[in-house]
Amino acid sequence: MILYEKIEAQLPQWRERIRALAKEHAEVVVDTVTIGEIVGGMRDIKSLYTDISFVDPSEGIRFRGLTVQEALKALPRARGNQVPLVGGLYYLLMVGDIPTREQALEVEAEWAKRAQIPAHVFKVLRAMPKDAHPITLLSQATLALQGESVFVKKYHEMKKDQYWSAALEDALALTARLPLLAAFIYRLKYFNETKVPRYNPKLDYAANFARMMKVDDKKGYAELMRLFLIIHSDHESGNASAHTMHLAGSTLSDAYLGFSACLNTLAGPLHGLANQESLDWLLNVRKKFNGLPSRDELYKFSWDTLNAGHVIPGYGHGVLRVIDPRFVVQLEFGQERFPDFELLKLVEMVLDVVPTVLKEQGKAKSPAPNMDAVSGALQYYYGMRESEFCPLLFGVSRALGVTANYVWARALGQPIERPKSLTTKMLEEIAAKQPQPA
Ligand code: CMX
Repeated sequence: MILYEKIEAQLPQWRERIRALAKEHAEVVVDTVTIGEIVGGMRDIKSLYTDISFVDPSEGIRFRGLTVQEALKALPRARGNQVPLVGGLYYLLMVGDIPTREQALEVEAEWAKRAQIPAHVFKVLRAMPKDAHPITLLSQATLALQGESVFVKKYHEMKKDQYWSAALEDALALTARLPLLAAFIYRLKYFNETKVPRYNPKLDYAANFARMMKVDDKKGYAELMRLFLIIHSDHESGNASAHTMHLAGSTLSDAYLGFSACLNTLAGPLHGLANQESLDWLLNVRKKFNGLPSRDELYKFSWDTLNAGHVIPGYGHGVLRVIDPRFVVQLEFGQERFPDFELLKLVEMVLDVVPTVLKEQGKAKSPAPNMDAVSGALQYYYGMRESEFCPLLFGVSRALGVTANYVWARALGQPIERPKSLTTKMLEEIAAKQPQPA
């Protein structure tokens, strides 16, 4: 299988690099840790490594060294499409090189082989309360799939250096099933339907998803989903959802358990729920002003949000200090295809007003938009109008990045994580020993 062969060929070299770091350079100091970083949510503490992606605060994400724009340009696409194949992105994340179109299609074919869901998973979903959040349902369905884990079945037969191959099988099977699960949840929750079309091996991953969802694919929803799935896939290892899967995997918990934990972390309003909150915020503006507001009205609405003690969703970032390139490519996607769409016009107005408001407030380190400030509006255009489904879509995409990291973490034998905690008194004592500023 293509990913297996390509990863296996690289392993001796990678393992040697990690061995040398662990044995020959173990005492080298990378950075110091401040009390501000410890009490500030471990922000910026350099304590993880991954080669799959890297976020530069002044530039944004690089997937295996490629910026979002470079990746979108370089990755292969199916005939007639403008946006690349998701299978090519998965190859890039897993292998580290840009695939040919044939290699990307081989990954797509591996997904098609594995895209079936055992009947009990649908039963579990049908038994869940009607008002359960879509991301809760996806997390639940992922847990219900855990009995399928090849890693669990083979655990006692494998040596440590073989873990990654079982992890890869689970990663492929899990990611293959997510479009089916997501579309089933959509149909069940919003249309009371209990069936989902079968995965069609002649179509790519995103086209399958578009066909399974009940939205207007004639307008090009599959193209939007290719873009959405690619750009949300990975954002280095320290973000909350990726780190959660990494942590779970470090205990040798399998990919299903780890991804469910990842989704549960993504579900918070400061993280993956922000695309839901952002779409709701835009819809509230539109409702309140019966269409597009004036600039002054939007300015006041934004201040009212802040004065009520809320954040403005889709703005600010834990690491980025510039406009998120994932925002830019989504905005351009909309501007090229439906420039007159009212919600998109509102997104543009918000881009003009909210950074000014946040700068005036003076709290957010970055007043610029992140990807969540526009993604819901694009979904809305194609008929995916249920804002609470947006975080689930983020989850389907994030699976690509976190499973690639999970496979490589096992391949490199990354150990169980165990950072050290101190007591408040200990921190106070450390602070008291430092010279006080004049
Ligand atoms: N609206 C209002 N206030 C904001 C803000 C925003 N969009 N972004 C940051 N701030 C505030 C913070 O709440 C914080 O206030 P306090 O000092 O009162 O606690 C202050 O500015 C400093 O925050 P920061 O260091 O700039 O940002 P953090 O690293 O603490 O948090 C983030 C980053 C994303 C959680 C924050 O910017 C935010 O809440 N944004 C809105 C929600 C959002 O869009 N989240 C999605 C981010 C993308 C993702 O990870 O999925």
